[in-house]
Amino acid sequence: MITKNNILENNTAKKALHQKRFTPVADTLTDQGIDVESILKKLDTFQIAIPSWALGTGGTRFARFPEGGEPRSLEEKIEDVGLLHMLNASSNAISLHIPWDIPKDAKAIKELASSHGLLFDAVNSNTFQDQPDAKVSYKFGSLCHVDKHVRDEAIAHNKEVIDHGVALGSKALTVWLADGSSFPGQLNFREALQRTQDSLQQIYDHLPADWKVLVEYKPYEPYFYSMVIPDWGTSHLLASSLGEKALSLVDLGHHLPNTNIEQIVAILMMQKKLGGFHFNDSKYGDDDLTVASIKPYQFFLIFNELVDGMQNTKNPELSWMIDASHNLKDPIEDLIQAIEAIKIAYAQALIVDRAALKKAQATNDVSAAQEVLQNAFRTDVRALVAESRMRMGGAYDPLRTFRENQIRKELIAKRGLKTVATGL
Ligand SMILES: [Mn+2]
Repeated sequence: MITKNNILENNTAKKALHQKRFTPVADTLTDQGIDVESILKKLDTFQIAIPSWALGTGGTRFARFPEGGEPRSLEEKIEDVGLLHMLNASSNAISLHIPWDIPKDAKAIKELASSHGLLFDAVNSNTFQDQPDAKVSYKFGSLCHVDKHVRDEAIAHNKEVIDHGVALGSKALTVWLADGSSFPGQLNFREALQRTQDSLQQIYDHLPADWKVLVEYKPYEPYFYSMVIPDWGTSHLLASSLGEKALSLVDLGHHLPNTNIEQIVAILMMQKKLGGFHFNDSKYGDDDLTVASIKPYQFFLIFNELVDGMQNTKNPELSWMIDASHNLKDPIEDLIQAIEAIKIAYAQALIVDRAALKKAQATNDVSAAQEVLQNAFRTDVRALVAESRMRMGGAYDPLRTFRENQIRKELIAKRGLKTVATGL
């Protein structure tokens, strides 16, 4: 298997080529009055968590076509994230889904993760499917359910997830509810939200002092008429009523087409209530496609608001996580592309001339405002991202390194062709 030394040797071989690409962009930015070193420093420390369910090939309602060599256990998922982090130096955390990935020996799992330089990000609860040994069914909802027994079961599950997270050193619980209705009249909207709020309060009261709960929203699916937490407004309302440790989580795919997500980001940060991000991209709905593969400009505009918010609001530090799954690509290749896309958008948002943008806004100079944003968006910052990655010990070109070293082939040889990772 590939080692850190292989990566460093390869980087040395690519040094001249890299300099040829890096110098012109660094010079151009310096000429524009941008401190390139400070941008690189921000890129160096930017880390994005990998969810434990993203290491297997995703599927659709119709079929799943596993890639082979998929991780068969939590230990192997950690190895995959470790490999990814070795390649890109930007994914130093794993986000666990319970019960798909219950650590049997938390101490051993924590040690294994730490040997790969990995931490545990937010833990995710699951009340969207019934487990084989379930005493109750979530068919008609969980925290919103009309039957108190079902709600109590869902609350107990979330508390258990927090306890698993505590044992691993995690600091947040992410709650996404598949609660809703598919037909008019099925659910009393007001009462369903009230029950959800009361249930969430009990979960909130179980949080350790230094923990957060991130409340995710989604307008439709799995139900098609209503969802109990359909939008950022409802998520914000719940997070506000729960208390300081509760924040909203934006999943890019959880919006209706053409929603102005960048504006949602700005408003939530203004309210100090944006807790985290789930990265993906979509054309039609919650397509879970690779970040920025469909709408890179919108993704840049979102990052522009994130950077502005991080610089000018008191919003707490954000949890960044990829939430995508693919049925066509090698999952590791897909994650490499996703991390790269995120860092590119972040770098572009960092080079936005904020003083010029402010001036354009203050004088209603619409054309100038557009120039400022598009100048940043049209700057090729890939060499900047590569420079930062290599400084942090990552590979010059992670995707190429993954392919040239035939890592998938090695994983198949080790784990088998027909392995299937736990998850959906
Ligand atoms: Mn999500």
